[in-house]
Amino acid sequence: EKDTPEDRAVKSQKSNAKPPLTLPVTPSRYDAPFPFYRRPAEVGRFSLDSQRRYHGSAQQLRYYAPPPMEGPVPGFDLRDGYLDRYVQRSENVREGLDHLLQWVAQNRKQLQGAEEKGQLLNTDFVTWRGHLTKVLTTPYEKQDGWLLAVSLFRGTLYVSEFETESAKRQREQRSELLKELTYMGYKFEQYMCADTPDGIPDPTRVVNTNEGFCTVIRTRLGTHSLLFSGEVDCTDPRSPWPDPPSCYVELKTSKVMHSPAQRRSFYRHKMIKWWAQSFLPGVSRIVAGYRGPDGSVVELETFETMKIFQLIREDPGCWKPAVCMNFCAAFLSFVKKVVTEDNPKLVHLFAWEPGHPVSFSVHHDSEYTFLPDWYVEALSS
Ligand code: 0WD
Ligand code: CA
Repeated sequence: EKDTPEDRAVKSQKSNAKPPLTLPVTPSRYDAPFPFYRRPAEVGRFSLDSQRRYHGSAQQLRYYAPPPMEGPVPGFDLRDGYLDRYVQRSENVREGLDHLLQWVAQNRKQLQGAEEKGQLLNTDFVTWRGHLTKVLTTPYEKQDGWLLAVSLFRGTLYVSEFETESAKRQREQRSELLKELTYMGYKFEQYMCADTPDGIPDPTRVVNTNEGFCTVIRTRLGTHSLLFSGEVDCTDPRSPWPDPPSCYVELKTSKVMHSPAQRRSFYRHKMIKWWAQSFLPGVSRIVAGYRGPDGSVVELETFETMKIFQLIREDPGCWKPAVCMNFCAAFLSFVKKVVTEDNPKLVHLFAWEPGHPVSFSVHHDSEYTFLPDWYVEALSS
């Protein structure tokens, strides 16, 4: 069997049979053909209500309802309601994987794995989509590092993020401007979504960030089977691809651009995150609302996720989708080689900072343990 770039990256770090201690992130090491990525399949859905309570249903799913496309300026005021109609999710609660684990526990029969592989669930990894997005963009990331905790439990690797010291500082020192920009993203969703397939948006309502709809996806990257969940903004009842997850639409806001240089910078630094986030779960469209300086939406633009690579291909200094995916496959192989003891209280904490390779540390029954007792018990009976 021929070595893939991920095998080589891991092997080149290896001395005898000892597992490698670090994983390089340099893009050139992962510049190889696009790896196998199975078409993502939706296997479940759940919702979080206005009080952040879990429901095993699609009750919070919203419907894409863009303004009639006649005028280029939709007349959205993204600042409206910031002071008087905004209910914010508490950021002091660490939710970890809990909501996803609740879904897994309730659907474990459907996920039954192979007894002979010692796998209770038929997946190698369980995680949030957002954690994988961070892994995908790592070879090109120059600012933010990450901490990913991993536990092996009954044959499946669980991956849960912990906040880095620097991210915590940034969160606590967020400027008023940045807080308002975050709100504007949610307000844009409200202007673009309705409660029913034929409904119209109601921008007079409260924006409540406790609410969310999540899709649960199964797929495979190279030799790794994955089960992950991601928050989805809305579904398009008139989508050319009617089935989930392709019918889902990701909504984004960004500053209006005025020059080719600004657009190139947007493609290089922002589009990589948009692409990775939607490509992973097979969300086929991203709709951008471009913000003017006064907080109005100047223009809408739709991107087809599968065509984004064509937009960036011309720019030799740009990121490559294959590098992102090959690195992710290599990281998952690295995790599999390092984490071999099946124990829900044992955590390998993988850490990465820009300019360094990925390293890890080992923690037993510490503040990093993240699989809750109720989950361990639910899967032991
Ligand atoms: O506990 C944690 N460290 C995290 C929890 C980190 C990241 C996400 N979450 C939660 C999310 O709130 C959500 O319930 O996990 C669930 C699913 O997340 P995901 O889809 O895997 O996360 P991601 O792809 O990073 O974000 C999707 C959306 C965001 O949309 P934009 O367009 O901004 O990418 O989930 C929302 C947000 O709308 N979201 C958050 N909302 C409030 N606070 C947060 C957050 N920290 N993170 C994501
Ligand atoms: Ca969004």
